[in-house]
Amino acid sequence: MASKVAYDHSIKLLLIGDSSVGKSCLLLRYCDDYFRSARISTIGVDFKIKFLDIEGKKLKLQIWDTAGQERFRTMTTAYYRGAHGIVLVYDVCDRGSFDSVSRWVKQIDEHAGPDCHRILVANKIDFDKKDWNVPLEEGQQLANQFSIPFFPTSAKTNEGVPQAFEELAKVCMKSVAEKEQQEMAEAMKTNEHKKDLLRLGSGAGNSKHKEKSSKRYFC
Ligand SMILES: Nc1nc2c(ncn2[C@@H]2O[C@H](COP(=O)(O)OP(=O)(O)O)[C@@H](O)[C@H]2O)c(=O)[nH]1
Ligand SMILES: [Mg+2]
Repeated sequence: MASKVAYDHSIKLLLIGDSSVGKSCLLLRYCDDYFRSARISTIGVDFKIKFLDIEGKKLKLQIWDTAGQERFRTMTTAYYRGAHGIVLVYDVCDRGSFDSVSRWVKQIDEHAGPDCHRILVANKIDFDKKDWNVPLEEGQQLANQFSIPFFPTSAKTNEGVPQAFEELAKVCMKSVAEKEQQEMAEAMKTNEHKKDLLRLGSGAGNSKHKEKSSKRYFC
């Protein structure tokens, strides 16, 4: 029987970008420390789980991969739903995939929540520089333009891969923890309010009223 893992926060990350930029390879490399040179084709949407310790907290990362829908240059709203962070990938050897980044950002703005964090990833940096079509400076400039962090990576050699996922996970964790704290504070406020109502009810000395208030409180 599989043993259960306790965790502090659950975070949903998405991989986005043109076909063949290496999204599936990045996922495989990060979660299973494995690289496949053949193109990975899957049917339907797929995800992998990875547990991570950050700043004394245990995170459960659920990382979703597209499964060919990106060929149509649009992902369904359902894919974006509930995402805390997005890894937006292009291939340094494929200028077209870099040119697509702005279009993907537009789509993310439309479908993902405003609190959804993003990073820009320039993948395949293991290729010889003479094969590159997009210098890293251009990637950095574009990332600056969108005010998002930039990470050069290679799914083949693992260069930059853990750093990219972990930086994103860290900022997502901070947002999730803040939101949880806010919700807890709200719940405590509501609880105090309910207690006040109950006190008011018992102070009124009206047994009918009292009964009504306590029922409301415990329901
Ligand atoms: N050299 C090199 N090839 C890569 C890298 N990442 C992916 N690939 C190759 O690029 C092709 C497409 O990768 P895949 O992960 O299927 O792309 P996806 O369509 O974005 O999911 C495959 O042949 C991979 O082996 C990388 O970092 N370096
Ligand atoms: Mg893929």
